[in-house]
Amino acid sequence: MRILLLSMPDSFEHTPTVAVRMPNGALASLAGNLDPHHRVAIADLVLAQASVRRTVERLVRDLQPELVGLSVMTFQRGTARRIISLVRSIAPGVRIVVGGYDPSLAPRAWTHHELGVDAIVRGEGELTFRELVRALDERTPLDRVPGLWFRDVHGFQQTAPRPVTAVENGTLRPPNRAARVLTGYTMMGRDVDVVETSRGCTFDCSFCSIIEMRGRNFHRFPMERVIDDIRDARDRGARAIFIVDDNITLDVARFKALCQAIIDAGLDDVDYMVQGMTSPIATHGPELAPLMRRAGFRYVFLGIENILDEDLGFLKAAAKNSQREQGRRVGNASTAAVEILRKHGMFVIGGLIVGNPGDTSEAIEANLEFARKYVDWPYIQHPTPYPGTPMTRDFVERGLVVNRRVEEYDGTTAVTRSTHLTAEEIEFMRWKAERWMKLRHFPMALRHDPRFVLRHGRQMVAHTFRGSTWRSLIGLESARTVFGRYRALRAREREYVDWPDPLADTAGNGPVASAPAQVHVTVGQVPR
Ligand code: B12
Ligand code: SF4
Repeated sequence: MRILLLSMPDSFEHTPTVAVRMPNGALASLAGNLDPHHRVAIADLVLAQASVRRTVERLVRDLQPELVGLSVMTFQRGTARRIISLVRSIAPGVRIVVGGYDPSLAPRAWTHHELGVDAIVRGEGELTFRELVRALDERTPLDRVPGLWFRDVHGFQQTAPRPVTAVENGTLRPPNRAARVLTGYTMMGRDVDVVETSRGCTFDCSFCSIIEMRGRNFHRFPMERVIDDIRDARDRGARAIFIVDDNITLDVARFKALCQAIIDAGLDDVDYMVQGMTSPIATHGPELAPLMRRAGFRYVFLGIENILDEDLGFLKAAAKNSQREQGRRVGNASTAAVEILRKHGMFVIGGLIVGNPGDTSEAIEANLEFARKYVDWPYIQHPTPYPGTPMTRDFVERGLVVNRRVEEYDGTTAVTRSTHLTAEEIEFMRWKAERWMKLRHFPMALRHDPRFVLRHGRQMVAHTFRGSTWRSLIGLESARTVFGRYRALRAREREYVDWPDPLADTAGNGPVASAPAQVHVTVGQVPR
């Protein structure tokens, strides 16, 4: 079968496409796990953000796919609907399959007859997609494929949820990066790729989609496979690799072994990025951080979430941010984690969430002040009611969700208010402070990637400060006016596809409660 896999072009405020265009790891993994006789092509549309319609039209005409699969996050729902409609207009008989976080957690948003989706793959996709394609190919019934919602003459049918894959036993084959048909992946001018070393997390932060997606469990890929995968990415040109694990710091001993294995394999000439929790980094930093640095780790995304205990309680993120001494909680681990990483020459991308239900302007300001002092690249977001999370239910019950247009659920648009502040005020405070924090990182970026920053620095600054004019820079316009202009620009940027949305405003919007996407087995669970 000829298969075209697409990831959406929509991008995020903190990862502007001028500097960051990463491949979607899910698609290469799906491609690697299909039966080998299929012809698969992967197109990450973030590489063609300025020409999405033309690119999709060309790919569909040239490749003549019989099945198109789309990987979709919630804020990309509207774009995905337009792309489906565009694909159908060129190839009416093509089968459409959707997967990823949004179809998994809000499947009902994908069942509208006018949209014409044929199948929804819920949860982890490799095995379900392989069996789905096999069944279509061999014309066997789809109701024997677990993890699926599929359309037949009676409407959508649901099969049993599929258990989470125990990836440690070699069930999954490696990703197929050769299937990618577009070029231009970059992280500040370096070719970039993504690699997984584990899947899942045993924590249950209230804002995170992962638990509803796959339950609380942790599965490790065999180390040999991980090293082979990194080598494959590097052999194909990657000089920066993002380790996309949900929470690699759950098993610090293994993380250290990974660093050592990277060094031993001579793969330490790559810049690695990873995300982790503050608590294990603060506790194990003295041995872990020097090893990380030697292995090539450069940017570490820290899930700080919030520095105030009350907010951490709401986000259910207190435990993962606890500094402990002799088993007792003695405070917040964020400062210690930042200091140890910086001491060993790594940069901290600080993940914070401001605008929680009880937040006052003082509470937000305290977090912004922390970010100014301790964070190299701010990754500050607002609580966003993604489908099925406990936080979504909480915000809905408190009546604090003020915006149900999911295409604006991009993390930096405030779509909820607090009991003290409007959504707009919350977003304004973050936006105003964050631009200057980003500007401060430019000299460090210049030292590390001089050619890229010299060539694209102006564009990056222009992106960070978009909405500003000479008048605003010399104080003749207020920050509120600039903010208004920025928001109007951001709204226009969301129109990625020059094609109408088949459902327009009619359906599928708003946070949707869902049933868990997968059977929650706990094999390989790590004690907290
Ligand atoms: C890596 C990552 C990123 C990277 C993206 C790199 C890249 N190009 O892939 C970066 C840092 C840039 C990023 C940014 C954002 N991310 Co992000 N990210 C992740 C993370 C940590 C891992 C994703 C991953 O690669 N997993 C490995 C692959 C193999 O698994 P997978 O993606 O789940 O895919 C499997 C299934 O979903 C399914 N599947 C997926 N697509 C398809 C398609 C088809 C056809 C089929 C059949 C199956 C299928 O099969 C796959 C294989 O099993 C997740 C999860 C997490 N716990 O936090 C969040 C996550 C996906 N991100 C999320 C969000 C919201 C964002 C941001 C909007 C804001 C933010 N929180 O940072 C931005 C926007 C990104 C953008 N497009 O600009 C949310 C999505 C929530 C939702 N309901 O949509 C998640 C779940 C985190 C969360 N908050 O809970 N992210
Ligand atoms: S620790 Fe990270 S991956 Fe785990 S539940 Fe919390 S936010 Fe999600």
